[in-house]
Amino acid sequence: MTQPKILVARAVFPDVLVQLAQHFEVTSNQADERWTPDQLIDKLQGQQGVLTTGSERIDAALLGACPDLKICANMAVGYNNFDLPAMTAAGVIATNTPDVLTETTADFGFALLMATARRITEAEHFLRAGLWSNWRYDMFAGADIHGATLGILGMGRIGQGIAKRGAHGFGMKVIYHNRSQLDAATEAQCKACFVSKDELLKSADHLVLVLPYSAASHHAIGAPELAQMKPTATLINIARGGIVDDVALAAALRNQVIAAAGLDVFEGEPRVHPDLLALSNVVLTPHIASATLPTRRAMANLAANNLIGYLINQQPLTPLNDPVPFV
Ligand code: 8YV
Repeated sequence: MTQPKILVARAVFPDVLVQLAQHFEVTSNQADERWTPDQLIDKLQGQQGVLTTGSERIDAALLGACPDLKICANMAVGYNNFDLPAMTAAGVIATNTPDVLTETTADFGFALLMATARRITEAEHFLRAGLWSNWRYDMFAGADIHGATLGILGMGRIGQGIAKRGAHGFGMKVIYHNRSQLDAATEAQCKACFVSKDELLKSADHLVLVLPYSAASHHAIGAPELAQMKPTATLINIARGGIVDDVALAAALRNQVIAAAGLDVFEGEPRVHPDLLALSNVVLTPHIASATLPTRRAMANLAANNLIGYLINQQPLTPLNDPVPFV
């Protein structure tokens, strides 16, 4: 019997390729070349499955040009690189990697919050530049984390993880806004209180963004929202670029509308707006919130098991389509 063909669009752990090769004829990209959309279409000819990362866009044009494709397994929990309705209409399964990265990403959200509020990277750059010739009472004096009000916009699994860290670990008062209010038991576990978006913006000392990107969340934080925040506030984005208007944020940071920001994601990444790069009150990281080795492994394994689950056993593990199309 001939094996199904799959494409692994980016470099992955070699043993994941070995596992996949037990079931499939695998084309890999261990050189980690960045393909254009046309090159991706070309590589996908004759392939029934593809393992993608957030960088590969799967849209109606690609689906129309790749009639053999049956499943796209994203190695990410976010899937704004997928046109899900177009995939469902084409009978193509979409899967993501929920749960396996929740705690790691929540850890990072907290790390970025602390680095930003306590000005850790700014202070390190100062020290390395040999500028530490004396001590001053206000040298790198930042904002407190413990006891402060933690605001969370988007209260899914990762938001809840951040809330628990803040409430139980740092004695923070936690408020959140979400499309829908959590049930009372989950709110109690997170010690979190549902508020309006306006209230969240006005009351948070530290605001963490953990909502998915969609047309509805595009520039959810722009100049009007930043103007509602406290001048001492910290803004953290570990969700997606485009949720924050980066130009408006840079202006707000420059004009002390808010005190500081920590950004792991950017509009148009891997490009970063030069206005942000010019500022010292922003901590910038290259989309690494889920990047620990164990979690990357778990993500790669789940994506691989979705391909095996569907193409070999007709059962994807974590499908996104609603309804799930079956061929
Ligand atoms: C990925 C992420 O590293 O899971 C997500 O949604 O943003 C990150 O964990 C990134 O999308 C690469 O696939």
